[in-house]
Amino acid sequence: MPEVTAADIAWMQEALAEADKGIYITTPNPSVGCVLVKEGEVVGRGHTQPAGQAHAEVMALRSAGALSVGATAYVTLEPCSHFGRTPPCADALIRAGISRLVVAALDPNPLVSGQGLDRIKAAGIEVVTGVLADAATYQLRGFLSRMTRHRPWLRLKIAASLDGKTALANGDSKWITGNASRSDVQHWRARSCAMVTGIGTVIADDPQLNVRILNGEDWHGRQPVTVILDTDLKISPNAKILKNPQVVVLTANTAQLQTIASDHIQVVVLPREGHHLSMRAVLDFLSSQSWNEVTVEAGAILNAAFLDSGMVDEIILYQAPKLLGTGGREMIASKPLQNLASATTFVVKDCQPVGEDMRWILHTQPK
Ligand code: AOF
Ligand code: ZN
Repeated sequence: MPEVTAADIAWMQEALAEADKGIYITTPNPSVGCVLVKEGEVVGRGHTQPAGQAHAEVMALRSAGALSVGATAYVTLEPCSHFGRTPPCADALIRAGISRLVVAALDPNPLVSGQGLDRIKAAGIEVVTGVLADAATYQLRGFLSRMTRHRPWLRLKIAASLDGKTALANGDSKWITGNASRSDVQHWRARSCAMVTGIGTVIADDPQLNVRILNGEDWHGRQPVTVILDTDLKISPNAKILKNPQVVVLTANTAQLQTIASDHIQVVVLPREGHHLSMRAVLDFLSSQSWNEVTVEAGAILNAAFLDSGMVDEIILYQAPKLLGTGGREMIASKPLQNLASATTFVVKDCQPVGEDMRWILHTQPK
């Protein structure tokens, strides 16, 4: 067994930090990081570019030039072995003369899936895998979900008060959480392939659900696709959300599709189940797109419907230290329970202050 050293772990940490730089731009490709190290020094680094452009390894090899000969390559995902939109990274690493490859996670893409490593081993290069695999798997959770579960990683974002309310009884909700939380939300939107909401939220709040300011700067990059669940097609043609660059309206009403038709608005008709859209059909639609991470910012009913569907992987809850009082809007309209044993329980992945609020990252139990 090839040995893993403390230095390997530290360099892989650097590769993960490199991958972090691409999380807003690479989708549907995973954001991968690569660091090339020779005699204890970084000689090249890179991260995945937007789809169709260079992968992480190619960026790192370009920055290293001739110094890549004899270097160790630290890569957060198994190098690809296929001709996709770009040629195989495995071949580029071999040609560049690296002497050792350290990988965090394997690539489950059937076009790669072990073949990248096989190619590199066949060239006589030492290969070590599984270094910081858990961290890489978490960082790549959207892409890995799409590849292995054939559905996106689904996140609910909720902003609520200490007593779990998202608005006063009279509907006032601007603003419960502080500035710091609201700018933190932009980060989750920016890394999402799509943002989902319901017609109730569109009518109540007229939100945009787009990315405006990221890390303190105006954002001019990729916007997530906006998805609106609007069973009866009640949306006003003047709703701000319809101005987003790519909008999908999911509806069961076929009568008035033309009222919002436009080049950037796609209307998809799905079956109805009672008063709402069939959640199965909604989930199938979300899974049919090449989306890695999808974030839901909606009201209590839709939040509960997504949770009941069993597809929610993560809840990001911003909680303000305020009481909004009885009668306020609930954050999740889940069904009443008969006993505590049947309560839905989450795993606390992280909990930290964001400005004056608290941000919880909760994961659903593995199913
Ligand atoms: C790597 N390094 O940085 C990334 C990889 O269509 P292409 O050519 O861009 O290939 C996309 C596939 O390559 C993607 O589905 C995934 O399997 C892998 N991504 N591989 O060696 C990278 N982003
Ligand atoms: Zn590649």
